[in-house]
Amino acid sequence: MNAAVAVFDVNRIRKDFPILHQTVHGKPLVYLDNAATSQKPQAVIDAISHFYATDCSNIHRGVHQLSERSTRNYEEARIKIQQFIHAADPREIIFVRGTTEGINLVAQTYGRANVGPGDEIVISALEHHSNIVPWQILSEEKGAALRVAPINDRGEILLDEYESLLSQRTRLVSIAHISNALGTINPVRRMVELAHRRGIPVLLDGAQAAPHMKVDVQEIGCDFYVFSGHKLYGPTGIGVLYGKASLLDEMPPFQGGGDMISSVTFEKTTYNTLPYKFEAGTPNIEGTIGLAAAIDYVNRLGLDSIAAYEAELLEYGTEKLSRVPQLRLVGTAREKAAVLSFVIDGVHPHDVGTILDHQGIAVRTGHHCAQPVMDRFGVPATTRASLAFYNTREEIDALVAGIGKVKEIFG
Ligand code: C6P
Repeated sequence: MNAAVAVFDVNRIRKDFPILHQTVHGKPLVYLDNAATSQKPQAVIDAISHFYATDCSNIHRGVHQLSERSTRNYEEARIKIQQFIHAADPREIIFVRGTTEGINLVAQTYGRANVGPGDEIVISALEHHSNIVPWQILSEEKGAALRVAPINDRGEILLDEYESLLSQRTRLVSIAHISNALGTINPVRRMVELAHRRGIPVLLDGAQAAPHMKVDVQEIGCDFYVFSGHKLYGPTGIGVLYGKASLLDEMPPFQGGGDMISSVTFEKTTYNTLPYKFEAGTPNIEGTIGLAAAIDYVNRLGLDSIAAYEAELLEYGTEKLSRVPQLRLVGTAREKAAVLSFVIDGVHPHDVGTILDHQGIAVRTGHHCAQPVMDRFGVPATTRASLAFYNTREEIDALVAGIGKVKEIFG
């Protein structure tokens, strides 16, 4: 066991998450659906409740005390996030609803301004629908085409094939940092480098990466990076779009409304500076405050310790599940995050999910909003156990025992 794991006191950490201490169908809850959304520590719940109990007010609009406090908290959250992903400037941090909205924002602003007939956008075969559909909408509108980098049977992107798709027609590459359905950690630094050699900007979908590993956008070199607060132990309805200031400056606004303007007449509107140009209307103020508290929490644990602990748990789970007869893991990349997707011969994943639920075990079953991944592996759906730093080996054992029950029922 490495040193980072040795100091990771999971039993103490679990006490910070009130929701974990309940029974479901009379059994202790085993929450293994963290890729869908993760649970919130008391510190996040308290920060949101404190906002409503003491500071609640709109931001950037009032000279009164409460508004000043809210504005300060909101802008401090932005700086916290800038530091968290090591962006060069807080103006490069745009608050959005989540990963989905962040990608749509780039497609509808950068994409609309820069993609034309005959142009291409490169994605990969392991993308979430949020990183497919916005580009299809844009491509249809502009007469552009989507090009898809294939993956191998482990669920790893074929880098040579990816490189061969990059051409003078490519206007943007948009790739997941970590696949939600397979757990593959993509070699994003290399992929960015290959695109940049040809002057092509890169967006990374960090929905599954930001909660599990240290992200340094300057080191990776990507042009855009998006993630959701609710997978990072923060609230729903808040997310982040990082963009290089030079690109964001040139992009047209996404939505029109309050706060994104510097002056309005019926003849002409001039837009606000970054980041406000992209933050029309009253934002999710409590969301930013909750997200800042989540980042404080994660920073206290340390992302390196979190990653090391989760890697051990993944190894343990992979080992245990590999020994279950008639069970096949879907997604066996050499670089992998804490996702265990699997199918059991002769049992539909929805039945697996229901039987596990009756034992208090929460997993996700279905296509995981990644239907092309299911098609690639020739399955309609999988059962997915996705881990977080508050999960334990005992919970993996409970999962394996639960699968035993499934097999008992289905003979
Ligand atoms: N994946 C899952 O169960 P939103 O819904 O906007 O917060 O995130 C969308 C999204 C985008 N990219 C990736 C890689 C994702 O995993 C997700 C969300 C959840 O896998 C819910 S579908």
